[in-house]
Amino acid sequence: MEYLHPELETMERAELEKYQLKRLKEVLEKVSKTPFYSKKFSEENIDIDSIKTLDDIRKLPFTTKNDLRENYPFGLSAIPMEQVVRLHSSSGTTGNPTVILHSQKDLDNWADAVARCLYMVGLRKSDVFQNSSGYGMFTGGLGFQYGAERLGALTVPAAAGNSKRQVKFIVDFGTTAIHAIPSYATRLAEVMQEEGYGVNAKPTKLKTLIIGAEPHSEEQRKRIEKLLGVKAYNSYGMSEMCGPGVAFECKEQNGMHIWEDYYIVEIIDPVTLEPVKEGEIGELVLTTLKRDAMPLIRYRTRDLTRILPGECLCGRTHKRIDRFKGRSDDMIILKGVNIFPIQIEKILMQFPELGNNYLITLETVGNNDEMTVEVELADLYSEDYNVLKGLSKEITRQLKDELLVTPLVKLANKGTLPQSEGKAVRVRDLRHIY
Ligand code: DLL
Repeated sequence: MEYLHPELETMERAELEKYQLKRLKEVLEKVSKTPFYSKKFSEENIDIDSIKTLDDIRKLPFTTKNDLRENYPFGLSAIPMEQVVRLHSSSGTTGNPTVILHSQKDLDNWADAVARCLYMVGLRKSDVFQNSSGYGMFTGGLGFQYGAERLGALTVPAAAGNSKRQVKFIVDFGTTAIHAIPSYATRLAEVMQEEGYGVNAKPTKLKTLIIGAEPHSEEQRKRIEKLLGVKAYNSYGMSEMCGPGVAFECKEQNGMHIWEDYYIVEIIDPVTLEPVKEGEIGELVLTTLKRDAMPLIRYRTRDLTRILPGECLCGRTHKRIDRFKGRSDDMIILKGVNIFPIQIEKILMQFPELGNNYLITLETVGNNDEMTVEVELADLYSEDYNVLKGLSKEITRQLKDELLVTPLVKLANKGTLPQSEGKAVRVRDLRHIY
């Protein structure tokens, strides 16, 4: 078994926890001198000397995206601004965007984390790594760029879009690994087929795909793997933590190792804010242990997952988190029933007759809220009215079984639903707000 940082990746739990506690105390010392946390701690009567064990972290207040917004742009900085070398910003739908600051030390630690992830899925210096993410504020661009360079692979910073050019790069440069968000990976697979490459066509050297940055089901992953003839590894991260490199699947493809030398991991009930029982689904809360410019204490990610029980066969001791169920703020409440878009995707992807793109629309019709699921058909699927009617009936039945509400299913021709440049927009909520 090979590890990039064996002493850290396979650390015994007791040793890892000791390491975390030491770091936590250092982080608390540092943040308690910042205006934001010193105010927060004094308002809540927090004495950082009372944090003596890792469990004591529960005495500390949470940090939320709203805190970042309210202290826009530099209010959470923990170092003098002249030591800050990069800023990433993510725009929200309302209010101020969030700003994340990085020192050179942060960028180095981030590159190390991404390099560790890439090494874990088998990439080496001899690999050719192509990145199809935008190189700008989206951290999937620069994050993977520096990580792959740190590893020593040959990097191809193709950036987003222009699928024919992506295929040409894959072929001409002998790309062995590519990073793409899942909704783009399916598009790329289609263009590769059109250009005569991939499964059952001219072979390429592509064998590894890194997918993340947006929710996707296991069924979607399997589809992508089949379409591209690659192994696809799930990758999780968020701008507030740095970007990609927070958690990543190993070759076992059974949950993502979350790097506990970088983060203290908690899973809480988003309503009571108490820890959930071991192995139960809840909101992921992270405390940064290595961030220099902008450490965050108990940051509420809003992402819903659980810790997988047991040890991983790969020998890494860092906890594994399950595929994300969604975000607490993505949950649809329809007729009093809670629904996550990923539940819908999971059903749709089981139908070989269907393509990869779908759109969920919520509307008020009369006094009722209704859900419409539009989904594209697979290439060259039947145009026979009765066949299509039977198919949509079966999809409706399976969705009803899963969701407990009956959506209206509409089949669309391939390529007719909107395709976004960045992360896919799967839900349109047009309901009246009373
Ligand atoms: O998406 C960072 C990233 C880039 C991760 C490239 C992986 C690959 P943000 O734009 O800040 O950062 O969005 C973060 O995206 O809170 C999740 O809701 C969602 N997300 C990220 N990875 C996954 C994943 C980047 N593997 C938000 N599965 C997070 C499901 C994911 N959702």
